[in-house]
Amino acid sequence: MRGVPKTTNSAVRAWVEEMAALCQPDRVHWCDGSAAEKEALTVDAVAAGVLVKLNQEKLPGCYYHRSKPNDVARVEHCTYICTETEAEAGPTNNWAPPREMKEKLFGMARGGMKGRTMYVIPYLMGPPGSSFAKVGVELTDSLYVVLNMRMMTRMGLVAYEQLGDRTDFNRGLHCMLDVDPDRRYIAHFPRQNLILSVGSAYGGNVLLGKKCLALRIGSYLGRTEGWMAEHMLILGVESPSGERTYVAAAFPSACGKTNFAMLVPPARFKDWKIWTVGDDIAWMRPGSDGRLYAINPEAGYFGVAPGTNSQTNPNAMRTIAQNTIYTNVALTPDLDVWWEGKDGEPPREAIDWQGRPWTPASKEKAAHPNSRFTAPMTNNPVLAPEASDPEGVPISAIIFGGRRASTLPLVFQTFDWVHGVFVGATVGSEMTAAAVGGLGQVRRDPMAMLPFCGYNMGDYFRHWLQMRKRLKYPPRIFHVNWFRKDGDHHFLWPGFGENMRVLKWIVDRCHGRANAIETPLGWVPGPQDIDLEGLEDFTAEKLQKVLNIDIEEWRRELLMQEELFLELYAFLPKELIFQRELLIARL
Ligand code: GTP
Ligand code: SPV
Ligand code: MN
Repeated sequence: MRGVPKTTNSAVRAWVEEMAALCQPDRVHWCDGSAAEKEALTVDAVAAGVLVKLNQEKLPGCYYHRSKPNDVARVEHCTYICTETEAEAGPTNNWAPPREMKEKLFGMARGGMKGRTMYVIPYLMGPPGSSFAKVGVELTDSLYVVLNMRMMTRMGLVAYEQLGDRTDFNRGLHCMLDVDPDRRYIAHFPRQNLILSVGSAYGGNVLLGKKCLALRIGSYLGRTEGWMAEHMLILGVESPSGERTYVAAAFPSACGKTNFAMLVPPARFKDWKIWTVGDDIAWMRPGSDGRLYAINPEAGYFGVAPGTNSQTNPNAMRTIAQNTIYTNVALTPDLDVWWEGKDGEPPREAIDWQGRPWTPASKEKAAHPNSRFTAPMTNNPVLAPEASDPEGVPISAIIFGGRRASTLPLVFQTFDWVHGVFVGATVGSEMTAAAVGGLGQVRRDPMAMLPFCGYNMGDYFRHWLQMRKRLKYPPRIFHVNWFRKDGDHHFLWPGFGENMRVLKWIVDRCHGRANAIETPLGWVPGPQDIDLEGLEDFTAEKLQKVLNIDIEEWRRELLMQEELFLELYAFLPKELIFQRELLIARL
């Protein structure tokens, strides 16, 4: 049964027809994105064991999902950029010739949906009517994907409306197959605007609008079309006088974007307000007034559960109190959810993320470290109304950051755009559970885009440098590190809401009203320039420690940066090589 197409767009119909003939599903379901459809598909998902209905008194509209234990994070080693030449993909991406990879993956997909339903998911990335917005059509045999895409994107007929009879939509095919890590591929064909994903059913591997379209294909399109697709949150800072300043920040996966985007200022800043525009992805381009404008192409949050509680991120806790899908957290006997770092005592007993009995005495974690929640952005009590503005918001500051136990000070401002691009390009961060492998190791993650740049990283840096020429008012560029530790492995900086103190300095720097001291790294706040009032137990001495620049540590850092420069050497813009020499000279 091929179902009744929900669009007259013949290119969409032909693509669905072609893929249905290949995958041979028993049924084709054309999604319309309606509430009735969501309800019906949720019932199906519960019946199929894909979702567990949670305690509706405690968590209205919430469901629980457990993925296969071998399928709990992004898989960078199985992720490919399939460009005509290997140089186009560059040394930091896995590459395969497009024809070869298509043959292989279409081969794997052949008959892969027998006995199953193929869902046709039309989706819009970006506000309806926005000239930034892009349309995708994802074909999948996963109900979990459908229900997640419905929250993460503007899914349904609105996408067909935006598309009209154009043919330039992103084609995405997702087949779970037998969810075998040895037969798992996430392949991108930027030239064809095509994504093929097989053998996984988890998060960034399969919600194709997110990392695959909005970042990998998006970054490629951005370079050809003159805009930027970045792994950045977007937030608005509202001052007591009502002035709004917008900031975009790139931190690597599981390094604090969602938390920063939903920040609740501490009592000292009670008349300040933070508004979330986006928590993971920014599409940015020059506006006619010479400023850089950004939209959030997404419509929901796929956020890290562990560590989320009413102290660290109260707005997230409110966001996920209803109409949320929880993935790979622990399940309690009363059908509530739990994870490490949630409020209150651990439950006396629970079922862990692998479906096994768990008690507080268990050695293993109850929730997977990369367990996640999916919630619509409209649940967020501090959602910026501008999140639906087709024009986006003007960005005053870009912040880079990493998870670094040493070396990187709490904050510094770069000297100018080119220096800022160098600092972004050399971001290092400890690897997290968001991707399989390498946990805790420091690696270079340029602009937090290492796993997401859909073309040669050297050309990506060049694109960043080029963008400056098109901006009359380029954003100021900063670097932050919330994760510096003392000798006892304790975080030096309290983080979370207290990050407002750093954000305030950044905003004031943008408006030319805060002081700074020049250092070899850039401009750093002096001892009086970060407002510490009301921050108990945090002495001036601690501030000095967290802001410290240790020349010995920086010698080692330079050597670590060198690794990336050597890997990319043939492709690096000379401006960045010069920036490195300047830094060495200053140190
Ligand atoms: P992705 O969704 O993977 O792109 O991650 P993200 O950058 O949105 O990270 P998120 O905000 O979900 O934070 C990841 C982890 O870092 C969570 O466990 C947070 O509790 C923790 N975290 C976030 N901000 C801070 C902070 O300021 N200090 C400390 N110590 N931990 C933080
Ligand atoms: C990330 O890993 O950066 C995420 C989660 O935001 S995923 O959607 O799985 O990529
Ligand atoms: Mn992310």
